[in-house]
Amino acid sequence: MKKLVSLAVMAAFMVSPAAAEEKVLHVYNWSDYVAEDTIKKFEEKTGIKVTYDVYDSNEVLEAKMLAGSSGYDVVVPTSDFMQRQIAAGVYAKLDKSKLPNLKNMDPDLMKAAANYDPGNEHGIIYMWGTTGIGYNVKAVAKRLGDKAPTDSWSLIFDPANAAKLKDCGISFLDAPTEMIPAAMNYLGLDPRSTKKADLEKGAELLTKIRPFVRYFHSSQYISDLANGDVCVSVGWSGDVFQARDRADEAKKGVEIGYSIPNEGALQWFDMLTIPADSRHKDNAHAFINFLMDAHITANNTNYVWYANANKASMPFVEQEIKDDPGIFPPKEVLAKLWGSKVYNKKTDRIITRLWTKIKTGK
Ligand code: N2P
Repeated sequence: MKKLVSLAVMAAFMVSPAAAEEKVLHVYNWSDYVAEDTIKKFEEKTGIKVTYDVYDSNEVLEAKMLAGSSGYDVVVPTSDFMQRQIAAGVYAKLDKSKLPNLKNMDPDLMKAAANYDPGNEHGIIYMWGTTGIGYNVKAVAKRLGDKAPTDSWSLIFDPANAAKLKDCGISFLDAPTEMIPAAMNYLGLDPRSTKKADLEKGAELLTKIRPFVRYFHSSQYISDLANGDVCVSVGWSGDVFQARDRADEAKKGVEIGYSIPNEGALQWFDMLTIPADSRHKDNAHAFINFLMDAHITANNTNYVWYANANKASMPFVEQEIKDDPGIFPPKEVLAKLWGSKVYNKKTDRIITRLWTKIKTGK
């Protein structure tokens, strides 16, 4: 009898940590960023119940992460934000032995992401994209003619053009670390400059355009572009393509285009990470590994129109998406893109202050 009891005790101790973990997972991801069936497929495969919340701003995610005890097990910061959050101790190191699908990832893109996280120790690329211009082809042509500069930031950063587009609606992303550098770049300044004077010049231009901007928001523009409620949005590549897709389906004659302006644009990487205080790290690894499955990745890209960094998924990505220069830009366009700058506290404060001024128009 004694022996039996001790065997039972031993068995209890031998339960692996994975089995000991509650079968739940809390995910916090960008809105409009996953295929409709992905979460269901993961739940069915693993028996892990997923709570899936969304945001549309790195600043919102960062505030939650720095406050701690978010309750989330997987979150998706953009690489520049991730870097400074890693420095603040926000993320756990990944256990790569639990991520066999890492072999599917494109080594060159992972190397680019390693600039923000040496050795890719804390994050795996989920999707990547550019910050460019979404526009309503007909509404813009009506106001600026057939030669409207839709391939240039002058479409909205030249006040004369912006004024003519005011009535059909311009929207800006509520993303200061993307909008101010885009304005700096248009002015011929280094978009990655952290000089106060340069940031102020970018802000000055945006303030000049401010009277012609209907709103600052980072997800509303998808449906507004699709419905013809705004005609030009500074937006994220895949989101604009989703708007185009919705417009096509609605068959109301709204035609949406996306351009990576020829002056250049921001290229960003969104990273799958595990908060250090996650209580379901095994489940989190299982989820990240699942997302790196070639078919799952391809299915997500085919749905959200964002480029992924998963080489093995490419044969399953729709040809139309693979061939679209706005999603997978050709070499000469890639060469014109800049990478997100990691801002220190001081620069961050300057940007936040400038942004408040821009938005209030003062
Ligand atoms: C998805 C937006 C993700 C891009 N809606 C922002 N990095």
